[in-house]
Amino acid sequence: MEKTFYITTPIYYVNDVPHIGHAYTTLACDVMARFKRARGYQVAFLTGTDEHGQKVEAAAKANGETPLELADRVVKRFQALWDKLNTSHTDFIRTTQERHKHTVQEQFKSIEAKGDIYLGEYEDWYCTPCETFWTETQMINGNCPDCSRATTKLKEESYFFRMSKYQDQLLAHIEANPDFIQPKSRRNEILSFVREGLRDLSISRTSFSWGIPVPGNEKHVIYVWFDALTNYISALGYPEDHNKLFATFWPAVHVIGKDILRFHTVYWPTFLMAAGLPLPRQIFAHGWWTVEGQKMSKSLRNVVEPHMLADTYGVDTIRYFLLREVPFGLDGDFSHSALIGRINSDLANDLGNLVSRSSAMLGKYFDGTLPQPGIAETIDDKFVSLFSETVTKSDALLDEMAFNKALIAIWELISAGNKYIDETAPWALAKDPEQQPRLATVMYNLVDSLRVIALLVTPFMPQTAEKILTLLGRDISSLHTEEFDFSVRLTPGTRIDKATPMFPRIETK
Ligand code: ME8
Repeated sequence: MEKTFYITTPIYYVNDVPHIGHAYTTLACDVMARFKRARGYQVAFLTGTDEHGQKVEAAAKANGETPLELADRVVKRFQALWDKLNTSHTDFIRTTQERHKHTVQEQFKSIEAKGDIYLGEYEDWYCTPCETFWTETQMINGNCPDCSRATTKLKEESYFFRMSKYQDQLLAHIEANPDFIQPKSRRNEILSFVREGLRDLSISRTSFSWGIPVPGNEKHVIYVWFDALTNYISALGYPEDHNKLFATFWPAVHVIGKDILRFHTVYWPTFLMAAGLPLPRQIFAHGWWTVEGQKMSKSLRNVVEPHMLADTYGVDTIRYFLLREVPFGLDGDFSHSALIGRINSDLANDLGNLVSRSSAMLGKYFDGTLPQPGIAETIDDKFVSLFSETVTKSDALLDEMAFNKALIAIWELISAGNKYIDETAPWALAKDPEQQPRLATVMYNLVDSLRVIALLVTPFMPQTAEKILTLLGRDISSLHTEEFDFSVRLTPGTRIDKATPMFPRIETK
């Protein structure tokens, strides 16, 4: 049986434009998708947009357009950003697509047929000017948290999902599967939430119309989260599964921000239980980005536009920075000075220098032709054994989605390469004709280390990896699709050109 891997991003709301927070989640998934592919897995990688609900309806109204016009416009911005950032998703779902609406209605019917959906009355506090329901805890001093005006208690007919029925089953699943919710702090948070007891969930609305109608009662639209979460299986063609995607890929690994943890770890698994479907393999909730110490918001005008960042600093640079800067799972802060610091030290100084020094010396001492290595000394063995050790280490860390630790491990190899140059001093060896075989060994190992480094950074920095491997005369046609054999070393006699600078230093005042 072929190894398969299914990874998903949240589907992003179209009432906001993409910023670095969205880019972060999608890039993390892309690194995983590329990593798994390069280790021989068949990968499905899904992203998309969440286009229904009151918020989208209201945003469209404010803009004087229909909700679908708004969605059609904003979805292009997301798609253009993913093209720019070089993400390798295999599908893009929009909740306004027929395939999605179909699955949502089928899912609703199947849970209803089981007796786990019933019609009841939803009672909460309503702000008439804002046309929004609020719960007791959301209100501020009993008033609307948005406009501060008084609210009134209102009743609305609603369908309910018997979530309470699945409390014990969900608890047992979380307890029996320590990796189901990651990181651990999030798992604990959900464990205590579920232990407090689950209430039945209102899963339809009659107060607005922009959504998927409840089958058989068109007065109601299906609650946005019931609609949105189902995207993870509608994209696989569930329930018909004509293309066997569901059978091949489900269950998924869901990567999300911590803001939507409860929806993914309580609502979604209980919906799936009711439908008799296997639960997700894992839900990983990452932390929150602030910008220069502040919450990102339109009103503060501090929203960091990833498209612009990529144009200014380079796509791979942004990919590297976002995953290197913050341990995955913790909150982080974006600042231009931190970004420039990483570019100058990690990329220009460490990686860039290793590539340019190695290729320049090969040009100088061997006319750009990779020599046959001679007998290895201890220092060479030590350096070369670090190649496979780093692969093992980085792979294990990536399997835990510890992106920054994997990068730290890869950068240890890069530093070891720079140190190997300093310690073997090729310029001194080059002065002595008797040291020619020694020089050949050193240069061979050094250039071969670039091959390993390029393969290791491939999921993070695909274009950089291609550049390095092309420089080394490697065929990159299957770079992003097949399992690589890290043990196949470079062939002596290969012509290697001098590298052009990959990461120019950024001068700061
Ligand atoms: O919640 N830092 O969509 P959304 C880190 N449609 N990540 C951030 C971030 C920040 N400052 N801001 C946003 C929704 N994100 C629903 C999801 S899924 C079935 C439905 C990322 O457009 C993070 O991944 O508000 C977060 O979970 C997601 O964007 C929310 O995107």
